[in-house]
Amino acid sequence: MSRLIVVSNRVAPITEGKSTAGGLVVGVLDALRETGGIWLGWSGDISGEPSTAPVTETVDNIDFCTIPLTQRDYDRYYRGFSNGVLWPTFHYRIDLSQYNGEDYKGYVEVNQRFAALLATLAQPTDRLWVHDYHLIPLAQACREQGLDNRIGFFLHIPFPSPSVLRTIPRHRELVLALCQYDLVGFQTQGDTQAFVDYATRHLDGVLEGDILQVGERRIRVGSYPIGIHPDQVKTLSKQSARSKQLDALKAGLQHRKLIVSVDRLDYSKGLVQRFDAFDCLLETAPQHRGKVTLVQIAPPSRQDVQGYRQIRRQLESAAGRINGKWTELSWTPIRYMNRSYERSLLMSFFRASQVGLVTPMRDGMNLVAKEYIASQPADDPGVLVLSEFAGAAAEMQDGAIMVNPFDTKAMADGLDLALRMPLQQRKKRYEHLMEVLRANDLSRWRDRFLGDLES
Ligand code: GDG
Repeated sequence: MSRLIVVSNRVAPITEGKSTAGGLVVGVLDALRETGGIWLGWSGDISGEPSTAPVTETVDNIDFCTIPLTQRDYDRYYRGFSNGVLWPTFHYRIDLSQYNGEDYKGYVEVNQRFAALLATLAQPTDRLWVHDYHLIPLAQACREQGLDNRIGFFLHIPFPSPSVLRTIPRHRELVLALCQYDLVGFQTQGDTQAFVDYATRHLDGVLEGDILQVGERRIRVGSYPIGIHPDQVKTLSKQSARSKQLDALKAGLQHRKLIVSVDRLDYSKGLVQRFDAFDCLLETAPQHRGKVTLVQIAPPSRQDVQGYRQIRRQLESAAGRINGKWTELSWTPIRYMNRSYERSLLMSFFRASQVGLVTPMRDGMNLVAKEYIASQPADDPGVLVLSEFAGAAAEMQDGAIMVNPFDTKAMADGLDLALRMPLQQRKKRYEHLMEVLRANDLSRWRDRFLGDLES
């Protein structure tokens, strides 16, 4: 099998620690460990001068190649266009999108720099696997460098409907750039359909089976829902069973029921709406007052982008307001932790809880939903309450309690149902979901994508 080169904005921290908080990192590192190869991306450092000489560190069978970015790159490519336009728009928050032509220019330039680097690293037979919205123009830039390799692209976040995508002034260029890949993969059928809709409506594209023809280009498109390794997650969830932190959490609960949520602090994750739903539960179902605690773990993320500072303030204010209203001398309803925890500890929190509350307003997949189920004890599993706007809903809707995060009362009712669910029903739902997770695990995601890229 030919060598694999993975390219993503950030490369995994070489030693795994509590900063490994991104879904992409968790997925890709596992995949690359099994095949070996090169992982190329930004080091996370800011340098004075643009650099095309990567620093390479080899760990086991992976070469981690990284370059720094300049402050100007960071402002335009990363903070400006990727996280100030693409992220909000692809998550349907066009109200937060802040387009600026200079940022777009910077975005394309950084992609060109990565392509120049790839031209020095790649052998003609290497397969390139490019990840996520930061790198949409990379294949085009590689073709301009004369690279003829197979190049696949996987989008970890949702692909918006054409009318939303068209709010980005350079939408046509972006989609034409995607057409320079050989394979473009999405998380769900819905995302794939949105891409095909754009191509057929605005670029005269024609779809035959899974091949999309746009002008001279013939590209393969499809959905490749990312999974987890359920058995590894289960093992992890038991590892911290005797940790001091878990003991401290349980001691604080004093046998109350536990609802757990874990998300990067991002406006797409529906955190404020979730707090409001918990407030509504306490309001409308008084039997839960004093009997249940919501633990929200939300590691900070992208704090230099304006929308993120705002969501942090809103969340702090919602937590303060709701706790102020309900807290008793021996009970604090919401425990909001604006920090990250070690992975096995997180999984042990999932295992110790009765409900996993995963309610993004939009999400490509949401790995937390899958990790929550995999962490549960088979003889007394907790219940997943899941937003219908998470990519994970497509696979998990029959076992989770599905809710619309725009409907506060419906979320509160979903929570109530979950908290009251009898053991037999919980087991049935859990067993079904575990089958789903095993049938479409992380290895299958990788094998299907790379198999289709190869063929
Ligand atoms: C993107 C897409 C898609 C969270 N807090 C801590 C921590 N985490 C871990 C979780 C999970 C991962 O980070 C988050 O993954 P998600 O899928 O929920 O979300 P994004 O970061 O937005 O990821 C998403 C994903 O890519 C994969 O394709 O599913 O839709 O947006 O694994 O457990 N890990 C540790 N400490 C924390 O405090 N160690």
